[in-house]
Amino acid sequence: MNNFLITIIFIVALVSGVYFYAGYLTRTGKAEDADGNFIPDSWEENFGWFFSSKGLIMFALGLILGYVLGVQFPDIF
Ligand SMILES: [Ca+2]
Repeated sequence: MNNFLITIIFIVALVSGVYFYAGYLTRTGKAEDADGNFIPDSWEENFGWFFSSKGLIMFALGLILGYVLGVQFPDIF
């Protein structure tokens, strides 16, 4: 079960890193962003859903992380 917690934290870090990296690339002009939504246009063609459902994805990951933490460490809350 502890491996699952580590996996979730890893996924959260990875997903956050991708969002952060997209912002970094577009803000620094390293990737083309004609529509100015801080998502590289080349990514939007294939991974637009990943960014349009950002709120939902982060919410779901937060729920899972909170749940797993609560199960793993019932005394910390
Ligand atoms: Ca864009």
